[in-house]
Amino acid sequence: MILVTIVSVSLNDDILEGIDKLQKTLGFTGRSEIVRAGIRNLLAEERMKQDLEGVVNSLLLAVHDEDSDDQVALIRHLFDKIINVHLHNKIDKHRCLEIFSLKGDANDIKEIARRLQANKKMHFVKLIVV
Ligand code: NI
Repeated sequence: MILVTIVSVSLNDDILEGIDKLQKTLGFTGRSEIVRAGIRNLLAEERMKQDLEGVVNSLLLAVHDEDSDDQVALIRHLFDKIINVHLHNKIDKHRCLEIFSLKGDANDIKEIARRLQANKKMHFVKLIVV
Protein backbone atom coordinates (compact mmCIF):
# COMPACT_ATOMS: atom_id res chain seq x y z
CA MET A 1 0.00 0.00 0.00
CA ILE A 2 1.33 3.42 -0.91
CA LEU A 3 0.71 6.06 1.69
CA VAL A 4 0.06 9.55 0.42
CA THR A 5 -0.11 12.56 2.66
CA ILE A 6 -1.94 15.62 1.46
CA VAL A 7 -0.18 18.87 2.26
CA SER A 8 -1.73 22.25 1.61
CA VAL A 9 0.61 24.89 0.24
CA SER A 10 -0.01 28.59 -0.25
CA LEU A 11 1.26 29.88 -3.60
CA ASN A 12 1.14 33.37 -5.04
CA ASP A 13 -0.27 34.15 -8.49
CA ASP A 14 3.15 34.29 -10.15
CA ILE A 15 4.02 30.79 -9.02
CA LEU A 16 0.59 29.43 -9.93
CA GLU A 17 0.84 30.94 -13.38
CA GLY A 18 4.30 29.41 -13.75
CA ILE A 19 3.01 26.00 -12.67
CA ASP A 20 0.18 26.11 -15.19
CA LYS A 21 2.60 27.07 -17.96
CA LEU A 22 4.92 24.23 -16.99
CA GLN A 23 2.03 21.83 -17.01
CA LYS A 24 1.30 22.74 -20.62
CA THR A 25 4.84 22.89 -21.94
CA LEU A 26 6.19 19.82 -20.13
CA GLY A 27 3.02 17.76 -20.32
CA PHE A 28 2.52 17.12 -16.62
CA THR A 29 -0.89 15.73 -15.71
CA GLY A 30 -1.52 18.08 -12.81
CA ARG A 31 -0.18 20.66 -10.40
CA SER A 32 0.70 18.03 -7.78
CA GLU A 33 2.95 16.28 -10.26
CA ILE A 34 4.81 19.51 -10.95
CA VAL A 35 5.22 20.28 -7.27
CA ARG A 36 6.57 16.74 -6.71
CA ALA A 37 9.02 17.10 -9.61
CA GLY A 38 10.23 20.43 -8.23
CA ILE A 39 10.74 18.99 -4.77
CA ARG A 40 12.56 15.97 -6.18
CA ASN A 41 14.95 18.35 -7.98
CA LEU A 42 15.52 20.28 -4.78
CA LEU A 43 16.20 17.06 -2.87
CA ALA A 44 18.64 15.87 -5.56
CA GLU A 45 20.43 19.23 -5.44
CA GLU A 46 20.58 19.07 -1.67
CA ARG A 47 22.07 15.57 -1.78
CA MET A 48 24.66 16.80 -4.29
CA LYS A 49 25.57 19.65 -1.91
CA GLN A 50 25.81 17.33 1.09
CA ASP A 51 28.36 15.23 -0.77
CA LEU A 52 30.64 18.20 -1.48
CA GLU A 53 33.89 18.39 0.45
CA GLY A 54 37.34 19.95 0.23
CA VAL A 55 38.10 22.82 -2.14
CA VAL A 56 35.30 23.37 -4.63
CA ASN A 57 34.88 25.58 -7.70
CA SER A 58 31.39 26.73 -8.42
CA LEU A 59 29.13 29.24 -10.01
CA LEU A 60 26.27 30.68 -8.00
CA LEU A 61 23.41 32.49 -9.72
CA ALA A 62 20.69 34.45 -7.99
CA VAL A 63 17.81 36.60 -9.17
CA HIS A 64 16.15 38.78 -6.55
CA ASP A 65 13.97 41.81 -5.94
CA GLU A 66 15.89 45.01 -6.45
CA ASP A 67 14.98 46.18 -2.96
CA SER A 68 16.97 43.31 -1.45
CA ASP A 69 20.34 44.52 -2.82
CA ASP A 70 21.40 45.42 0.74
CA GLN A 71 20.63 41.96 2.08
CA VAL A 72 22.60 40.36 -0.74
CA ALA A 73 25.54 42.71 -0.09
CA LEU A 74 25.55 41.71 3.59
CA ILE A 75 25.65 38.01 2.72
CA ARG A 76 28.27 38.63 0.02
CA HIS A 77 30.67 40.37 2.40
CA LEU A 78 30.59 37.43 4.79
CA PHE A 79 32.04 35.31 2.00
CA ASP A 80 34.50 37.74 0.37
CA LYS A 81 37.37 35.27 0.76
CA ILE A 82 35.74 32.66 -1.51
CA ILE A 83 34.40 35.06 -4.16
CA ASN A 84 36.67 35.34 -7.20
CA VAL A 85 34.27 37.21 -9.43
CA HIS A 86 31.00 38.92 -8.67
CA LEU A 87 28.72 40.48 -11.25
CA HIS A 88 25.59 42.34 -10.34
CA ASN A 89 23.19 43.84 -12.81
CA LYS A 90 19.65 44.95 -13.15
CA ILE A 91 17.79 42.66 -15.54
CA ASP A 92 14.42 44.40 -15.60
CA LYS A 93 12.38 47.00 -13.76
CA HIS A 94 12.36 45.22 -10.40
CA ARG A 95 14.92 42.43 -10.48
CA CYS A 96 18.68 42.07 -10.18
CA LEU A 97 20.91 39.20 -11.27
CA GLU A 98 23.95 38.16 -9.25
CA ILE A 99 26.63 35.89 -10.66
CA PHE A 100 29.35 34.62 -8.35
CA SER A 101 32.39 32.62 -9.33
CA LEU A 102 33.43 30.89 -6.13
CA LYS A 103 36.44 28.90 -5.04
CA GLY A 104 36.80 27.72 -1.49
CA ASP A 105 35.91 25.26 1.17
CA ALA A 106 32.80 23.22 0.40
CA ASN A 107 31.21 24.26 3.68
CA ASP A 108 31.52 27.96 2.83
CA ILE A 109 30.15 27.37 -0.67
CA LYS A 110 27.18 25.48 0.76
CA GLU A 111 26.60 28.18 3.35
CA ILE A 112 26.49 31.13 0.93
CA ALA A 113 24.08 29.17 -1.29
CA ARG A 114 21.96 28.25 1.71
CA ARG A 115 21.76 31.83 2.94
CA LEU A 116 20.66 33.12 -0.44
CA GLN A 117 18.19 30.26 -0.88
CA ALA A 118 16.62 30.94 2.51
CA ASN A 119 16.05 34.62 1.69
CA LYS A 120 12.42 35.32 0.82
CA LYS A 121 13.35 38.01 -1.72
CA MET A 122 15.05 35.50 -4.00
CA HIS A 123 13.26 34.50 -7.17
CA PHE A 124 15.89 32.01 -8.22
CA VAL A 125 19.08 30.60 -6.74
CA LYS A 126 21.23 28.01 -8.45
CA LEU A 127 24.56 26.53 -7.44
CA ILE A 128 26.55 24.90 -10.21
CA VAL A 129 29.60 22.94 -9.14
CA VAL A 130 32.28 22.82 -11.84
NI1 NI B 1 20.64 45.81 -7.93
